[in-house]
Amino acid sequence: EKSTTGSPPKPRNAELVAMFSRLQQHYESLGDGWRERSYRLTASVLRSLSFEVESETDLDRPELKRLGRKTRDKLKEFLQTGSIGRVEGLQTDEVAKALGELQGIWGVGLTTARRWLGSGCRTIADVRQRVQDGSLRLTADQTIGLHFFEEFSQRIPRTEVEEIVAVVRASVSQRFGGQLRMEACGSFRRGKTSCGDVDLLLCARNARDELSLGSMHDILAGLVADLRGQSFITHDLKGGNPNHGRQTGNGQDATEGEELRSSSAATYFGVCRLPRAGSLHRRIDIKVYPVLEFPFALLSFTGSGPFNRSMRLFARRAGFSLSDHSICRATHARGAGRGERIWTGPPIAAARFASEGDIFDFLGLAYREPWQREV
Ligand code: DCP
Ligand code: MG
Ligand code: MN
Repeated sequence: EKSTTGSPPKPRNAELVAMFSRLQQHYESLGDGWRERSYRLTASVLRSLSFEVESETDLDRPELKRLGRKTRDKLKEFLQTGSIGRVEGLQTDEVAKALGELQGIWGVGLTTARRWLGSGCRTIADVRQRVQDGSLRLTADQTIGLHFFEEFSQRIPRTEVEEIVAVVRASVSQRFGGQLRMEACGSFRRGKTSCGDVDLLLCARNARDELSLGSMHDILAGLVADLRGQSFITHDLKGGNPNHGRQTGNGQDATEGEELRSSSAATYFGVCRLPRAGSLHRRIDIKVYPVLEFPFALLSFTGSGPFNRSMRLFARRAGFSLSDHSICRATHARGAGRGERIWTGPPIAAARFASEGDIFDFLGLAYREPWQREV
């Protein structure tokens, strides 16, 4: 080790914090939220220690004793060997890149990407080859995702999103007159100059209209049928969440899971294309929510994803659970083990929330315009 004049030796804790942060970032990039949170928690515990972790007896101090067994094993390993094998052996960039490429196929999540990679399938070309020779079977969504891989990888210029929104808006007003309200959400609402897909949120103009419009699923199925009829929507996707699956594309009833949920919101995932030469197939997401849930749906569907996560974490720390439907009082109690139990109470009266701003207000947060919601 090189010692530089005047600077103290690098503290142990800082080194440990760096290691656990690396693990956290690694799992964040893989979309493994559970491990990400677990390592983030460990890093923050280490960061707030009032002592340096120097020997194994330190691991018995109360601050460290409540960490999970595997985490404590890693700390022990570090004290014994000066490094943590799990950190040293972090995936190479190559593996991370392959997992990213495979997950770029719509309908392929981390589990599938890992499984394919484990069988030596690393690239889009590999996947195509194996589908061709019959050694890999894809779901309906993955088949569409693979077929349009190159087109879906192209960002959509903002002006084209505007055109797509206009097509849907025309269908909405033709079928529903002024009874439905529609907002383009996601990266478009955040003001991005190009978007990965088009995210549309619909809701009845008011509670009285909602009564006459029928179920969220009927509204969505009717709209999608119109858009399909004009060959604007070209393909339906089921979506990874089984609750989002069967209902909208073909007008079937909600699944069992859907009925058990308090909300009657409906979601559609599909593919659309503007009717002009050279236009690409684009991903489109359409959601219909009850009037009373609209501010929560708007906030959630606008994102960004990381912004949602940080706002929900803030709410949780304040004793609430924030979702795309409502905000509920919630307590989380730590058991004797490392499991965390969350009790969610009934929602705070929806009538108190007429706009996104009311949600920020309720939580005591300063309002952030959509374009200020990147983090
Ligand atoms: N969302 C979320 N958590 C997820 C997925 C989505 O909170 N796991 C929310 C936040 C997103 C919004 O839904 O902003 C729309 O999802 P998109 O995947 O369409 O993401 P964006 O529109 O933000 O970006 P892109 O331009 O890639 O579509
Ligand atoms: Mg989007
Ligand atoms: Mn989307």
